[in-house]
Amino acid sequence: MADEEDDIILADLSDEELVEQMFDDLYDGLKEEIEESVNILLERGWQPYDILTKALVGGMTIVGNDFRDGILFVPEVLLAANAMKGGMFILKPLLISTGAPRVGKMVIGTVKGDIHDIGKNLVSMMMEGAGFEVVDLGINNAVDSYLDAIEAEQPDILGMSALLTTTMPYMKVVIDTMVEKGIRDDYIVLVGGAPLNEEFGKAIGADAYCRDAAVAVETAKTFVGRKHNQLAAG
Ligand code: B1M
Repeated sequence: MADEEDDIILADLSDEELVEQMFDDLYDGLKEEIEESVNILLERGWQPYDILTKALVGGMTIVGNDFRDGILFVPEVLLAANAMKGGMFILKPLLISTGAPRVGKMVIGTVKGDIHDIGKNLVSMMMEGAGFEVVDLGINNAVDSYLDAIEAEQPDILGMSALLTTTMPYMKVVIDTMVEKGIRDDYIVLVGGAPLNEEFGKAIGADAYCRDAAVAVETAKTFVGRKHNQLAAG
């Protein structure tokens, strides 16, 4: 796909062709091309929210699916996410000013004692790509760090990541503390990391274990949709 890139003048493409081209450019991690295309669509009068959902999120969905299916790997996904962030950076202030609806909000961090952050960063980027607002607490988070953040940010979702068998039990410490404080059911708790599995997620009282970033996005959408439906039903 990248070979043909030199011949294409983005501004000459129709809207439909340009969006298709953006899917390809996201897939190939071409940040400058994505930024140019976003600006072209804005100049043509597209709403920021439509550019986000139809072009950027649409393109990242293809990337996420191929990542889940083992067709794309971490370096390519990081490049795609970086290109996506380039487009998001242009749209972010416009989206805030036009009051476009967000899909939901997540606070996420790697647990205490653990400094692995590549997977967490990928999850954050894919969640942002899917329209979620993400507050990233970084690595080595103790209970208080999570609790302070959820109190201050009031997210829909608390996400925790652990890559070590020695640090994954700390997720239960966080969830148990939430139970003690009577706030466990106020949040959707999603957990992930290579040594975890579904049984572990259930055993510690999380709402779901997410195998990878694409599953995290799908799971988050499902749970947030369910929560909003429950609220609407009163
Ligand atoms: Co470390 N390390 N490491 N390491 N390291 C592992 C995890 C290990 C399996 C390697 C091995 O021995 N085979 C092993 C753990 C063994 C165990 O616990 N059973 C290990 C060890 C032992 C260690 C040290 C103890 C080594 C030492 O110092 N003796 C040390 C511990 C440091 C600490 O944390 N206290 C250590 C250090 C490091 C580095 C700093 C060198 C580096 C981390 C760099 C960084 O993250 N910035 C590192 C790395 C890179 C790895 C491996 C090689 C790769 C991890 C990774 O980034 N994978 C890893 C071996 C492996 O996993 N095969 C290993 C790519 C990433 C995209 O996948 O993180 O699984 P992953 O994330 C996925 C999913 O799991 C999921 O989505 C992501 C994207 O699809 N996911 C979530 C993750 N978090 C989620 C949260 C969610 C949802 C989904 O919330 C909603």
